[in-house]
Amino acid sequence: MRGWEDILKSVKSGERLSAEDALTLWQEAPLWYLAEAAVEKKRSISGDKVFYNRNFHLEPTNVCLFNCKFCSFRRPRGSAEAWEWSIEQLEEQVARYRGTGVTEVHIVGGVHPDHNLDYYCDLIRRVKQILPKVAIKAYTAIELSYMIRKAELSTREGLERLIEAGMEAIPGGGAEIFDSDIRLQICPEKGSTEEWFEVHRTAHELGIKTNATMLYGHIEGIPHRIDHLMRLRELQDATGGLNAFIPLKYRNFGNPMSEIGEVPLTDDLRTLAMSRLILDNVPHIKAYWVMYGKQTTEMALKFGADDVDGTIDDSTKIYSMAGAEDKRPTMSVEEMKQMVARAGFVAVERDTHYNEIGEQ
Ligand code: V47
Repeated sequence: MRGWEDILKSVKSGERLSAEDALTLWQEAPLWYLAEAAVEKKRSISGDKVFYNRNFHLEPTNVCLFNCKFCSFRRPRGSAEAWEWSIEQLEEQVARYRGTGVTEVHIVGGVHPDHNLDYYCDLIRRVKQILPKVAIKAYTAIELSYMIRKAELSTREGLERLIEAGMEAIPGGGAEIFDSDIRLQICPEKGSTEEWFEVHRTAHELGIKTNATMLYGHIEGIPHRIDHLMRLRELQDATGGLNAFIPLKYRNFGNPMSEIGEVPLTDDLRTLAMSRLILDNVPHIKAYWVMYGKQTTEMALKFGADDVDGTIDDSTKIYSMAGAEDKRPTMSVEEMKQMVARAGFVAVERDTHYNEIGEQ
């Protein structure tokens, strides 16, 4: 077995990490050495740049068929805290962004028992009618798999309908942890790992770029995280369709797994750096500021992340309900630029497809 110094040297010279070496590096290498290697890798891909976009989220409902144990967002139907916005209410929410310069709408919500593929396609069309220039990044693989199965279509046929309606990209949610034993314990009812991959692989075949997430810091071990990352690396080798990887730290407020607590900051930073090093074929590593909070996000930029997501404008509830510091998450473009500059990089506005947008 090689020592971490040897492994780090070979990673820095461009060698791909095996699962075994990744475990040694993850467990034994000093954090600062990992940071240095991860930033070196980040710089070889995106130089001095750190990307952000102007976006908002639409969360049509928090009613969900599945009862995932880590989720603080879901409410049973009929609960005082459940919401099911009508299409008209959602249109109103979207109309507020006319003339604001947003370039992306991220649509995600619970898997509502009454919603079907027509509803989801209609929602996309209505958003496009109001904001014709914004890109729609919509629905997790779990929502997609459910709506497409309900419509009795193949994954390809279902995705084709959504693409025709205006879907341009797919977010990374629903991946959680791919290991089936862990998945069974934290989200036994949820769509499977195979479904997640089927949706993403098919989307890539259809020319749609997607993101991938990993929910870490609960009952999984480091080997499960490495297995998760290796599966994504394999998918990317086959299709090249992943735009960004987003490690999501388990936040423990208000859900059935609360007693687990949260992992320390050093674990977040190590996970970011190791993700950058293992996923040598994925262009972007996103430090989702809403989940980490602004301070950790600034640090994350020194551990290989090159994207911080977007302005958000207080439009997502998933993380404020799970205990994130920012109860009304929003970040101005000026704040983005300052945060990125403090970390020693240059903030660059991007669109959903990572085309750079010049100063406006
Ligand atoms: O899949 C739910 C996670 C995800 C908790 O693709 C939790 O650009 C931590 O995927 N603690 C949805 N995480 C959000 C998501 C996402 C977010 C931002 C950008 C993108 C992108 C995707 O949120 C779920 C789940 O893994 N989640 N509850 C919790 N208590």
